[in-house]
Amino acid sequence: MTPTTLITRAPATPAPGAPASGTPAPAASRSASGFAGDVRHFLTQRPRQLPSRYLYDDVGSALFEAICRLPWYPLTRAEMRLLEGHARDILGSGTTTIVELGSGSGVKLSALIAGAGSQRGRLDVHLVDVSGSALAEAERALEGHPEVRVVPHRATYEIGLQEFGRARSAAGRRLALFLGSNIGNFDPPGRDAFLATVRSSLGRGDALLLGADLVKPAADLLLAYDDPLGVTAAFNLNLMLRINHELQGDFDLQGFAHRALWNEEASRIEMHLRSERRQRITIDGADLSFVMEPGETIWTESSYKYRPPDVVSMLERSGFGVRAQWVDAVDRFALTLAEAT
Ligand code: AVJ
Repeated sequence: MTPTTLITRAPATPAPGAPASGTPAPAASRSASGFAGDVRHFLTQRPRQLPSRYLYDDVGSALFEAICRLPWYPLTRAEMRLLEGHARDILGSGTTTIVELGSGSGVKLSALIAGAGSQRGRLDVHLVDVSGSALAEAERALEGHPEVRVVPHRATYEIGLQEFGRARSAAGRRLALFLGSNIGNFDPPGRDAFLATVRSSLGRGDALLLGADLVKPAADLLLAYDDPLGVTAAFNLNLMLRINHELQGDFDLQGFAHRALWNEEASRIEMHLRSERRQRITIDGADLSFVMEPGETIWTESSYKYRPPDVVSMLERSGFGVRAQWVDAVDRFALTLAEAT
């Protein structure tokens, strides 16, 4: 049996004046201008950067699925064990509608529904993902559940949530799923603004299940984000391949190296692409040309790591009351179930 700890909490009152003062995630606020606009904007920032959501084209999504199977990246397996072990508590009996943000291949949702048993009526499932291939795969994964009706949204979280909010939903509890520690890609202000957006798409009494990776020894974290097989390096480098293909860029992938570092103060893993020499990069489709110095990096991802009480307080600041928190003690991963208050 997986060792877990359970903390059950009394209904909480939201902290006064807490929510959503932060700026929205930069990627979200610029989504109207699309990939080219974002590439141009973020590559000319100091430090140079690219929004991590662009890592997930078809190749990137496949590489991410491979990462999840690596022995050094235990997040997905830990979360699956928690979902399977607590499916009935999570899904309850009154849930009629689920929205999953960043559904990926759909295996987690499928395991959750299977684990909760099949004595239920129709279940409306809204899947939000930027990857068309991931959405198609998730729809296939859910075909085995005849009570499930799938509504796919090929969209960013924010747009998908808006569409979900506008969709008529059945009477009964709505459950939002934000799994895989995808929350960790937001910086703290963006995270709080995002949780407030999720809260506003739900009604009082609806629920949010949040998966969050926890702080653990730096050596373990570095192996998870710089694996000996080089799959994470390929995942990171692929972002340049995508820019070359979609925006007529001329990145020389051999002129860059994958770098992962643990930023202890900020409690986050950072992924960077480091230029190995002085080189000019031209991206016609983004109307951009610039020189990178040896050692200069492009910051492509932050993956924040939390302590269990951090997760409770971020939810409470955003209009949720925590009902339960399950922690995988071996791989240090938390699932937190909260109710919109
Ligand atoms: C899918 C964003 C949760 O941050 O751990 C995996 C992505 N990056 N390896 C993470 C990722 C490098 C992953 N998330």
